[in-house]
Amino acid sequence: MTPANTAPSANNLEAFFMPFTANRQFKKNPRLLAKAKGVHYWTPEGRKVIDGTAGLWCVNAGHGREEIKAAIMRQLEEMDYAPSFQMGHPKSFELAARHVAMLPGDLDHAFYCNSGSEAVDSALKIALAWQRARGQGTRTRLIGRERGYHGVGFGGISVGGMANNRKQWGAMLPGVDHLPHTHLPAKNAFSRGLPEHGVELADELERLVALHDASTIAAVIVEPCAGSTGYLPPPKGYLERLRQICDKHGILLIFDEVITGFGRLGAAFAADYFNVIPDLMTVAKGISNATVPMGGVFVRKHIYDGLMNGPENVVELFHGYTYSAHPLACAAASAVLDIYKDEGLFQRAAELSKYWEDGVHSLRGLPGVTDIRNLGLAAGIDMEGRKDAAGARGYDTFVKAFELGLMVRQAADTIAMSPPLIIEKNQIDEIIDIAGQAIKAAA
Ligand code: PXG
Repeated sequence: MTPANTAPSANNLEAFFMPFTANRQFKKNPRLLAKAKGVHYWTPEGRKVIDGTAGLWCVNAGHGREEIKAAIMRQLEEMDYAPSFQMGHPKSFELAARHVAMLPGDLDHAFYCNSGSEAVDSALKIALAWQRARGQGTRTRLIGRERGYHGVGFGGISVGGMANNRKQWGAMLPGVDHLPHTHLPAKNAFSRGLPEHGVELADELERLVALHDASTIAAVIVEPCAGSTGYLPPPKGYLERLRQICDKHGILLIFDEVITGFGRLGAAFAADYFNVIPDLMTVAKGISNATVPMGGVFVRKHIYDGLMNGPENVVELFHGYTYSAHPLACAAASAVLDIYKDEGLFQRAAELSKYWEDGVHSLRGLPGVTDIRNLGLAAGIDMEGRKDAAGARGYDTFVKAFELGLMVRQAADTIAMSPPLIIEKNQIDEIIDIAGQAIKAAA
């Protein structure tokens, strides 16, 4: 592996208005990645960094996969782009058939877009359109959850529950309400896998129904296992109960599987892992192994069928993107499905999850570590914040880890880790070792 040798000068960094980044702080002390292969990145200076986060929870099959590269190149040679509005191209139909074949229950249609944020806004729109199509157009309310992350569209931030992602944007969508989050460290700290306590938090949906009336509520959206907020596996029985309450009141249940989809929990989807089938499921990230941007909404039969009404010449859903089912994204997504299957990567994640669990929980007892959570091949570690400086310790831990050769994600004083599913046991050891050093150094 020959690392790139041209480090951009500080001046070159100015033009790029960086997303979700403290721009001025970053540009004074940048962290750049220039090459990637397998479970590693290399900085422009050639320093090797182990990827403890699969990029941003998305490079599930590892970096630089030749099979995906070849499929993208072939597609580019054959046809760069074709519209999906009143036209089609074979790869989109093939991909949808493949996705549908691997989905649980009667999730049997796939809508495509380019990111998780678009997937979420598309799902919310499909839910509203479906309620209206069945004559329940008064159902316009959307219910999210505190600490939820559903991307950055106006729909997604409205149902999302992280204050920093909401506070700059005024009233957002009207009529949205939120379930309480399920992070109960006083009862559940250091749970291995699903926490014991908190199933009753699903009953809060009954409270919202009593407050607003079911006839006003279209859908509930949750991440089966909340990701961005610091990895919060659901309490035992919680998702099952949410499903029951939604069924009772005619409310659609949307699982945002942008992080949990494509193997993170050691099953294809969280819906499989929990055996709870949502009405709609949003995906992105691992769908294309992050090589070409792609997102999707998978819907159940009754959702698709419910929208196929009216005269046949009328567009059923006035929604879509220029790049819905982009040929390059379809080629990449199809190639990564082959890898997932041929290498048994979801099964591999399931088999490694106990080793991972033991590894991350070995960090218990380090200075100021107040909670560790895990499920599948991911974990969240909470640290006691510094007085009057929320997030500073988390940031220092993240920077220290990077200096020591490990990439983690930071959310306030929590760090999250989610390695590629091809990770080896000795590489898990390395991740845990460096994470421990970084936590100690930033205490
Ligand atoms: N839903 C969920 C559950 C997500 O995790 C999105 C929607 C939005 O996806 P796009 O592709 O529009 O970014 C996400 C994205 C983090 C982190 O640090 C997580 C995400 C993105 C960036 C950082 O945990 N998740």
